[in-house]
Amino acid sequence: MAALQQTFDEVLRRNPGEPEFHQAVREVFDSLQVIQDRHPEYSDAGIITRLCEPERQIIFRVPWVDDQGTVQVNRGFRVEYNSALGPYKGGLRFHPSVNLGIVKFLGFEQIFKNSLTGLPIGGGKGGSDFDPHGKSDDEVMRFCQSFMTELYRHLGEYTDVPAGDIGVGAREIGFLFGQYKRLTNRYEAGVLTGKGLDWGGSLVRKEATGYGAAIFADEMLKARGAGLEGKKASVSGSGNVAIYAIEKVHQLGGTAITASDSSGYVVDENGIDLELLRQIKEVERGRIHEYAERRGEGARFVEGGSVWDVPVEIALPCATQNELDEDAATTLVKNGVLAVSEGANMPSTHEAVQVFREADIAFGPGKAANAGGVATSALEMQQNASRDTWTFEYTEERLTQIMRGIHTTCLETAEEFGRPGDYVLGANVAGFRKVADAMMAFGVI
Ligand code: NDP
Ligand code: 2IT
Repeated sequence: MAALQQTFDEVLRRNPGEPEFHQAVREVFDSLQVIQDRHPEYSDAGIITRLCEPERQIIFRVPWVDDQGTVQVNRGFRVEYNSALGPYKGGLRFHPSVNLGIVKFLGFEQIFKNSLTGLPIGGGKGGSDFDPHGKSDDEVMRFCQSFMTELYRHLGEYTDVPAGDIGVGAREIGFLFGQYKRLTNRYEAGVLTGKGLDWGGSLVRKEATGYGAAIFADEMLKARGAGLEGKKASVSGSGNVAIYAIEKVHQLGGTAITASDSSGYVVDENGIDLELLRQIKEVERGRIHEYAERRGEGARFVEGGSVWDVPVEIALPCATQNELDEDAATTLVKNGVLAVSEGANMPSTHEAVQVFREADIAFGPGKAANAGGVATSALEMQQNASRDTWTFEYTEERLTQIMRGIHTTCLETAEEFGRPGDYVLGANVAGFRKVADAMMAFGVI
């Protein structure tokens, strides 16, 4: 413990003012003692210390002109965290809360998540404090073009391959890819994922993260008896991950009864009407209260408040980090929750995770449960490399097999290290081991 604690103290000292990064590192470190005890060669080679320092961190100015003709300046980030298993891979987040600490926490998580997929992708993350809410399409385009004008020199299909995250969807990926193509004079499809279906995108990529999180919940429940069928679920968020988590819950025979955004949440006891939700969120870019107004009887909007107050058997946090705290976890447990599958990255606070583990709730951490998105990004890269396109059915089958594989890996690893049923330990140790072995093979670099 002493060596790990010393390394963690050093992380705190060298990265001041980055609480989310500290939280992500601590959560992984809490699992690593068991592997450190059996394999001291990893720490002898400085693997854990090296993993705490990104390989490269890029911060840049993003100037652009708004519709009023005023010059705006945002900050751009790309943290190229670890390339032991493949090119840096991970999304771009556009949200006013983005700062270096947030991007580092996301990049750190991404290393282990990508390792768990079993596919050849390293870890990275990027983004900007730009807020797409309320911006015109033209403003978003000018911002994306300026962002890529700096970032493009760091990217490449064998180097660094971004995708979407909060605030970055098909529209933004289109503007970014167009600018990359223009600057490089290359149609390098594999440089970005989450592309449109007409220009190199993969079927199922849009659905993949949410589908994967619901599949992971189903697998955890099946491992303890019966799956999702007939069960009620709450979902937070109403973006890309939330929408398709709701769809897959319904396909698996469950009923998702909530959705939310930063203004509040809706409860619909009849099950969320996906077509209406998609119309409001994907097409109109509206707010969640409109759902309750347009759906009518049976649906209600709660301003502010906590979506986790709603009694359910399954919880799928799909909005953002630290959205589910100790009180929320305690309420969920009191109300009889059976499984929590994290569609978002680190949505549960450290204290909330302890509540779930102590209550023996099936808890799927984000780096396992939401890996379906990046896994399908890797499938998109495969299709780009072979200049091929796969059917929806084939791609979805691949995604399902990958999620089942991650679930099995987590369980088997937890068992191997004497902590049966502990998905947190299983995900961290299995994700770490593969990256560590590759780093050992490369020597000290
Ligand atoms: P979107 O931008 O599509 O949707 C984000 C949703 O979360 C919106 O409903 C948004 O509401 C809500 N939200 C964001 N920030 C906050 C906040 N501070 N408080 C309350 N609600 C908030 O993003 P995604 O669905 O793509 O991402 C959701 C989560 O899933 C993130 O944690 C992301 O890192 C993770 N993830 C995404 C993957 C992907 O493929 N897209 C893959 C794996 C993980 P509002 O509009 O009001 O801000
Ligand atoms: O957090 C994530 O895994 C993502 N935002 C998706 C990353 C990707 O490269 O598809």
